Amino acid sequence: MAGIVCVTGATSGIGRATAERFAKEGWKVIGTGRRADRLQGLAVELGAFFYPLELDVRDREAVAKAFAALPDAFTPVDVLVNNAGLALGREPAWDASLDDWDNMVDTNIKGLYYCTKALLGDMVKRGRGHVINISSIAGNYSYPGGNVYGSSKAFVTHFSSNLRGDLHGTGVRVTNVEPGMLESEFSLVRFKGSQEKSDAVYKGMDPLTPEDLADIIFYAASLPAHVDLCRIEVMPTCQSTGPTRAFAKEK
Ligand code: NDP
Ligand code: 8X3
Repeated sequence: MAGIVCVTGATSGIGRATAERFAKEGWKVIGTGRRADRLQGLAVELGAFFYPLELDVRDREAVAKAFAALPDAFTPVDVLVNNAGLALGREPAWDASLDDWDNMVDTNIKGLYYCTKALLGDMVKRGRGHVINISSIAGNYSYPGGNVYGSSKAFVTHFSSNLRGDLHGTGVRVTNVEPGMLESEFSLVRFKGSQEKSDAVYKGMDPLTPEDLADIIFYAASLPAHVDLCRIEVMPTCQSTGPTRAFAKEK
């Protein structure tokens, strides 16, 4: 039952692996991101199955325009994977940058609902569709320095739940995915390009991989239409929560 999937943030990490996974299974994939060169790379790799959509999800007008102008061959969108997102900084609240906080809210919260709004009405009209939101365990459990990042993901988790309420009876599914530590460019972005700080996050542990998440996302999308996998919390086996400063346990 291959269809059309839109993956936001397809230029790296979870989004890229998810785009590749769906394409491998015969789906048509719309991949978004700000880095046009990476989108072009995916277009070369995935060929006619892939539609590159250069887009900053923080730009409300651009999001609405881009989705309204999708080519016929890439509509209607059956599955939206709201994956684009980022963490910036791990300072305590009083030292954190307000610009970073605004950026996380604009991307993780507003960008996610701009993309949802652009595609949801059509899904409701058709009586089918699936919104898969990539939240985080950081929205379920607090940790020092998680301040606005974790709160933005708590929004995503609660928004998913409220969406399910609105969508009751429409046939449109919502899945909220809540991953723990996963190695991608996430920490490189969080620590503003410091490879050393990023490497230190994953040192001595076996984190999740983007491909692990792509499998899970694809599984949720492949279930029969009457099954909605509402929430998926997934951590690497070596991670747990508790009253510790870091989530990760050393191997
Ligand atoms: P990456 O940094 O590897 O990928 C992030 C993706 O988001 C990139 O493709 C980037 O594209 C895109 N993105 C960021 N800002 C924007 C923007 N303003 N407009 C459009 N696209 C944007 O990180 P991950 O793959 O790890 O993260 C993907 C999602 O998973 C995020 O929402 C993250 O919060 C969540 N997550 C990650 C975890 C982890 O430990 N890695 C754990 C739990 C959740 P580009 O820069 O080209 O615009
Ligand atoms: C990312 C998970 O715990 O590194 O969403 O903040 S964590």
